[in-house]
Amino acid sequence: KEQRMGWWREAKFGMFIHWGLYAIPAGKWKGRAIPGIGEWIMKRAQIPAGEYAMLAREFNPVAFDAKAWVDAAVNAGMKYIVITAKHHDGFAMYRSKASDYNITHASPFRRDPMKELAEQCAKAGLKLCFYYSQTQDWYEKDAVGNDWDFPEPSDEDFQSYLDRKVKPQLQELLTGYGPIGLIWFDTPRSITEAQSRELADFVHKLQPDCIVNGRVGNGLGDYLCLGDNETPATALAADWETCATLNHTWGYKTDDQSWKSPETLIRLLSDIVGKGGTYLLNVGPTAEGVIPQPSVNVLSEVGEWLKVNAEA
Ligand code: FUL
Repeated sequence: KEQRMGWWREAKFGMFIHWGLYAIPAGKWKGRAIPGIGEWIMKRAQIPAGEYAMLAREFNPVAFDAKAWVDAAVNAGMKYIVITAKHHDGFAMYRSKASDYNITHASPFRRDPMKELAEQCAKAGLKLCFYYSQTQDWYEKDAVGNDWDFPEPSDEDFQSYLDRKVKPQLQELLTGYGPIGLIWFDTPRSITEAQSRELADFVHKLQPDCIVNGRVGNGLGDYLCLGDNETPATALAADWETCATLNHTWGYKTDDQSWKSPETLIRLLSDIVGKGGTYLLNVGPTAEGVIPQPSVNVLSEVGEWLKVNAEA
C-alpha cells in the first residue's frame, strides 16, 4: 500500500471529469428543468431505462479533444485525472465487451475516449484514473438505484451483477489502458464488506500499484474520501481527499453557470493541502465534448497562481 500511495501523496491536486449521456439533456427533460445535480437527471426525472438509453444514439461528441482536456489539467497544475468510465446511469464511456451499453457500440461516435485520454495522459505525465459506479447502476435490474423500472435486487441478484458486469468491466479498464493510478468507486450503499473487499482485491490483483478510494465501502479503501464538497475543520491523520464541484453540478447543466472564482479555488486548495489533503476538482464537459470555457479559464488562473506561489 505504501508503494502505490506514493504518487498520490505528492499529487495534491487532480481533475475530476463527469462526462456521459446526461450531458445531452444537461439538466432539462421534456422542456422541464430538473432540479439537482445534472448526472442524476435519469433518477430525478424517473426516466425509464429504455427511454434514457435512446440518448446514446444521439451522443456524438465530435469536438472531443483529449489533448485539450489534458492541457487544461496540466495548465491548472493538476497531476491526475479521474474520469467517469461508468456513472450511475450504467453507460460505459469506453469500448466494453462486457456490456453493449457503451459509447463505441451504442453511439454514432465509435471512438474510445478513454483510449485517447490514456495516450495523452501518458505523454503529459499525468496519472489516468477511472471513476466506476459499483453499486448503483440504473440500467441494470440486478443493481441498486433504479426502483422505478425494477424492484430493488435480492442479495443474489446484486452479486450476479457484480460478477457479470462490474468485475468484467473493471478488468477491461485495468488491462486495456496502461497503468491506472486509481479506481474511484462511489456510493457504496448496501454493498457488503465481503463484496467491497472482493472489488478492492480484484483491482490490486490486476494492478498492484492501482489505488482504491474510500468509497469502495466498508472502510476498505486505501484513503479516506470525504463527502461531496466537504472540507474538514482541522488536519486529519489519515490520507484523505476532498472532491468538489466548480459550480453546483458534476455533470454539465446548461443552467448552472455559477463558477467559483479563482480566489475561492485558491483559498480552498491552500486550505485542503495545508490540512494534509488532496483536492479533486470537477469539470463537466458538454455533449459536444468540450470543457466549458469558463472552467478552463478559472483553472488556468489557479495554475498561474501555483506557478508563482507553490514551492517545488
Ligand atoms: C456522488 C455521486 O452520486 C455524484 O453523482 C457524483 O459522482 C459525486 C462525486 O459523488 O455521491
